[in-house]
Amino acid sequence: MIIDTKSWRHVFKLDPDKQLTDEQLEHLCVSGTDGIMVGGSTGVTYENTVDLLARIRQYEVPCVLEVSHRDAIVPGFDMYMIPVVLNSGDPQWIVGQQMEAIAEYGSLMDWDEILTEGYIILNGDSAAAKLTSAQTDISEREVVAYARMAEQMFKMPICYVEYSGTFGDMDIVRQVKRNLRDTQLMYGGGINSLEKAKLAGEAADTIIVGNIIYEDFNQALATVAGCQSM
Ligand code: 1GP
Repeated sequence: MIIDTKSWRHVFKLDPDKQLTDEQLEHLCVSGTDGIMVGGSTGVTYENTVDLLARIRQYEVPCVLEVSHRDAIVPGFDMYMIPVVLNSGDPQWIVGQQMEAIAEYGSLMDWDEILTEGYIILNGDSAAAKLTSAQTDISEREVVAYARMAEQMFKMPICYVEYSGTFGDMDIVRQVKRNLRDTQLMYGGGINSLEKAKLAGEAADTIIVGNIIYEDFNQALATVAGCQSM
């Protein structure tokens, strides 16, 4: 089912390589979140992705796959998000992996269910930054330039400011938001409380909550309220 992610305010990002009980998964799926994104930097396989999708599909919540490796592309998600790391120093993460996936699956791909995410990774200590050789020591002007590039040059539907593992600089996120017109601004990184969910929710269109799900489940659930009635 093709869904419109444009109105999403809150998303839980679930890592197929990490464990959740059935009860926890139910709480997340019926929490009022706008969607579940399945994805992770390491340890994501076809098997653990299929398994997680089947469990999420017991609920009505929309579910999208953020494709991290072509071996873990599983049919049956509502949409597929393809990350392009704009500030990667390695073309492998800008066009390389994507080319390999399209070379293999291009004739089968339904482009109406695919959204490209222009990632700007800003926490140099994160696994994502290390994996992709992201150039994180950049100025606000350079971050904004990448965001404009995502929207104006590459017509990407999503710009994703990624601070995975730490709460980022909301001034930068606000500045990016001011410079985008149609492209949806997603923010992820270190949202571990209602308060931080509110701050990030005021700065970006959509907030992504990841690690805290596995560290302090109740705090993770509390983040949903940070995006309501706004
Ligand atoms: C990771 O942006 C997400 O890709 C969420 O970040 O895990 O720090 O919440 P956290």
